[in-house]
Amino acid sequence: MSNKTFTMIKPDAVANGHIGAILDHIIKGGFKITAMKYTYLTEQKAGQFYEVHKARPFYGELVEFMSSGPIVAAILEKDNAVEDFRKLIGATDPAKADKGTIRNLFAQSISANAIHGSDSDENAAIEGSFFFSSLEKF
Ligand code: FUP
Repeated sequence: MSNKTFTMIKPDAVANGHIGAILDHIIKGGFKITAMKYTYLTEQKAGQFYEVHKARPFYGELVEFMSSGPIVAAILEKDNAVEDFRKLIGATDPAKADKGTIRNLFAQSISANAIHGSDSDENAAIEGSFFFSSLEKF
């Protein structure tokens, strides 16, 4: 699945009205949307999604933030999708994100950082299936 990645527009970016602008960046960046939904994570679901970070000091804050409001989840397609999408979104900490990246333009802080992008092909597949059934993936 090296041509697919998974993304979420996070609660801060949704609440601040950036869904349209972020989707525009994604499409202009050459990604094709193959699944998409406007939804939300309960605390339990957010805890499950970020299970790998359970031991990290920021886990509680991350789960609380990610379940604080609606999100947009999507599967994206492009050659070299995982790596190219991480470049498009920029560093985790928006203060360190390159100019013009989605986090540089729309993120507030390291926790409220506007957007998620999978970090490997394996996680892209796991995360996509967390939100979408096979019938919902084009
Ligand atoms: P990224 O892959 O860029 O989303 O970053 P990580 O996988 O390292 O972290 C996952 C999420 O945890 C980030 F999007 C935001 C949150 N986080 C914090 O809240 N504080 C930190 O110090 C690091 C990450």
